[in-house]
Amino acid sequence: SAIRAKAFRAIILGAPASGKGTISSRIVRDFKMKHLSGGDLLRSQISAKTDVGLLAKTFMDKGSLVPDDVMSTLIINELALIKQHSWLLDGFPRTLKQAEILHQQEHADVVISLDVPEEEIVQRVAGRWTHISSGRVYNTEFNPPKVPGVDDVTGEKLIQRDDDKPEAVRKRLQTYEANIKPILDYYNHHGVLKLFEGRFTNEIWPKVHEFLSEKIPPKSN
Ligand code: G5P
Ligand code: MG
Repeated sequence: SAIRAKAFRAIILGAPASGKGTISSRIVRDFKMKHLSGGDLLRSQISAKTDVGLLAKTFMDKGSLVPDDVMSTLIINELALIKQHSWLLDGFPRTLKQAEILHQQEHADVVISLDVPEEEIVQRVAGRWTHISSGRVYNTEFNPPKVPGVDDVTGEKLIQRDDDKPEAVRKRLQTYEANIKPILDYYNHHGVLKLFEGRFTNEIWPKVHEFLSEKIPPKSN
């Protein structure tokens, strides 16, 4: 069968707020994979006030990409720590250069690309609340926390991201549109690209689940 025992490498790509984080959390709930989000990694560097974090913040707050060399080093180092596991890389690569750097180290088995209409995205961001240390996301309409402004698991405060302000969101969408085509062409050429279209996560998720079930065994519990 197509089910494999070796470590499995998946990438999930999509515009800002297309649901990468939400779908990733469902994937790691149902499949034995480690989730690595480039954005979450940067936000934890910012919280810890590392040099990389301080540098990254100046780009992120404007809705611009963190430079390829900084970002790639960060991701490659993190992936080295989970080498023996199956993993799911969320929001990396964001440029063709990053895709090429990654390819020197690791070959993706599948690249899941989320295609969600832009007007839906703009609406979502306004209602997003984030728990910074875990990366858990909520939405005041779609999946509200049990207590407004408070993380369900830790009871800690939720925040609205600085780059979720309308101007930064517009910039993030433009940056995505300007960079995504060559990345998708690259993975399509390697025969690993799979597109998922839909307006809502609940519409896309069953298709992603079915697709992955044919590639890796679901968790038994
Ligand atoms: P991030 O952190 O990767 P983005 O902009 O790519 O940021 P983001 O915003 O994290 O992506 P997402 O993970 O795709 O979005 O989406 P999500 O958080 O799951 O869902 C968004 C919201 O919609 C949530 O509130 C969720 O609850 C809600 N939602 C989900 N599904 C539905 C639905 O069906 N209906 C409704 N109504 N709501 C729903 O990157 C941030 C910055 O870091 C830097 C860049 O500066 C970037 O801008 N960065 C990089 N820089 C260079 N290279 C890289 N590789 C970089 N990676 C990050
Ligand atoms: Mg995310």
